[in-house]
Amino acid sequence: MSTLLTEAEYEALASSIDIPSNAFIDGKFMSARSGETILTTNPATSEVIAEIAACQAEDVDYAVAKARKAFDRGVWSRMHPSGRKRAMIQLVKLMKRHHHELAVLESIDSGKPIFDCETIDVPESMEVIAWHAEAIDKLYDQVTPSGDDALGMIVREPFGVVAGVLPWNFPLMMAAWKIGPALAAGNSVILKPAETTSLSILKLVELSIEAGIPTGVLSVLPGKGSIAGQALGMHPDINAVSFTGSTAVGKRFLEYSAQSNLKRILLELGGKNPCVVLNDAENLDYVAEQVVEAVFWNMGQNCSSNSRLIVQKGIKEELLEKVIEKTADWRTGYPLNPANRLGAINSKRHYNSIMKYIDIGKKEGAGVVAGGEAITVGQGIYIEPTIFDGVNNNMRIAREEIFGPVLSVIEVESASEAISVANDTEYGLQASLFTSNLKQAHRLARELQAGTVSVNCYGEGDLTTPFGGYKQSGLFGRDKSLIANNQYCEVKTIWIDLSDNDLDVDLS
Ligand code: TAP
Repeated sequence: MSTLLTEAEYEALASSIDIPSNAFIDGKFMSARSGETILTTNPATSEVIAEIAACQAEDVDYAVAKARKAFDRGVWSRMHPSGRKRAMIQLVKLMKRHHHELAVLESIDSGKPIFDCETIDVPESMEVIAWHAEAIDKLYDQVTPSGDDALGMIVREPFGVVAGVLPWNFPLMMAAWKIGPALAAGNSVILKPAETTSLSILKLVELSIEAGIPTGVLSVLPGKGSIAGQALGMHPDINAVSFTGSTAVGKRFLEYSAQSNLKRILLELGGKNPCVVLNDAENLDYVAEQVVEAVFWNMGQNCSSNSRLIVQKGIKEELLEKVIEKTADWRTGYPLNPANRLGAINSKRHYNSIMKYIDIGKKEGAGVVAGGEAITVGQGIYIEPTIFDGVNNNMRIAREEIFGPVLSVIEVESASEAISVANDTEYGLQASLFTSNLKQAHRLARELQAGTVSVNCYGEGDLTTPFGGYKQSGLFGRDKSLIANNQYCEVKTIWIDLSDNDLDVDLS
């Protein structure tokens, strides 16, 4: 774990840090060709911290041409696997050297607590890149069982040029989840960060050149989704887009693909994830801690946030009391204070959307038993962790992804009702289940319709486990694990005739 600095030290770093603001193409920082910029503010203070290049279609064309050239020259795609591995490991070493800087950039840009940036976002981003780098020279292709007269080989080849279109909730980590496997497979990669969170990603790619990743292989195009994002989606020379974001925008990428070149589309989308707690769950103090982390971590701006607590009647009151008590331990406040566990909401627009849902919940008749209001900390935008009791699964607060610190508590009679309520959603990203009955745990884990089911904990697995969604939480996309590596490759069959054509064939 990284050593935490003091608030004053983080403040000093934030005010002295060199803030990257230009696009990064072909190994160089450059402004958008149009000269247009977007203002980026620190949501914890509402101060403008940078004017970021707002890339347009012409910047996309330029970056794709450079990425294609690098790919075709083979400077990365055909580099010896051990060379790609070395460069990516070197990138991780440089990230380690700059980890306070990366953490501060991430915090001031997104509103995330520095505690999380230092202990989760930056270290996990390094680990995922290192994990995929280490895998590069340990993956074998296959020879088919096709007999003596033919040699059948199944080989994996990088797609070519891959675009990663990213959300703002885990900027660096989502970038790492994409570039780890996509670069390991030999692709050239172009990232489009969310328009509010480009800084840590720009810092990361600056380090990539020093690490030995050749120019043109890794680029970043900051800009608006409706302009730069759409231009990437529609580009005829991009082979694949790996997208993490909302279900609505994910569907657009399928349209872009259909309207352009049938580029491969990998989608990691939203969630309305259930946390199911049954009467026989052990140690309700521990369960309450997990429930609170599952919903409020990252201010609930988390695709796997367990925003629905589906709890059996026998333990509901006792558990809810403990959840309310534990929520008070998650102090909300200025993100650069390492004692705070919750920071600011990412943008004013998103803050308004969360406050609107809190209002909807009140009007729908659910009862606020914790929070329910905005918090004043200087000029920043903060919302109290909010718990609604008496929710039924048809209410909008139980069906729509709020993506903020809002928990809906739904009481059920039985385990079977819990599972049917848990599955009654258009999403299927993650589900948590608490029970002490082993047989029931196995059976219900199978019945829950989600890409990841964690039992007796809240979790997304680790680097070795794929992460992605069922139903409208995703399509083809799985981040992490070797499955992620495979999905940045085309599969080719090579079939070689080995039969002896000189043999006389006696047809008599
Ligand atoms: P979105 O609004 O969908 O934005 C995601 C990215 O798409 C941003 O870079 C955005 O650019 C871009 N974009 C927006 N409109 C576009 C368009 N018309 N064409 C092309 N690109 C466009 O999501 P968000 O608000 O950043 O992130 C929150 C969502 O991500 C939630 O639903 C959350 O559940 C999901 N998420 C899922 C996962 C996984 S692993 N499943 C992980 C994290 C987050 P702008 O910033 O300029 O709008």
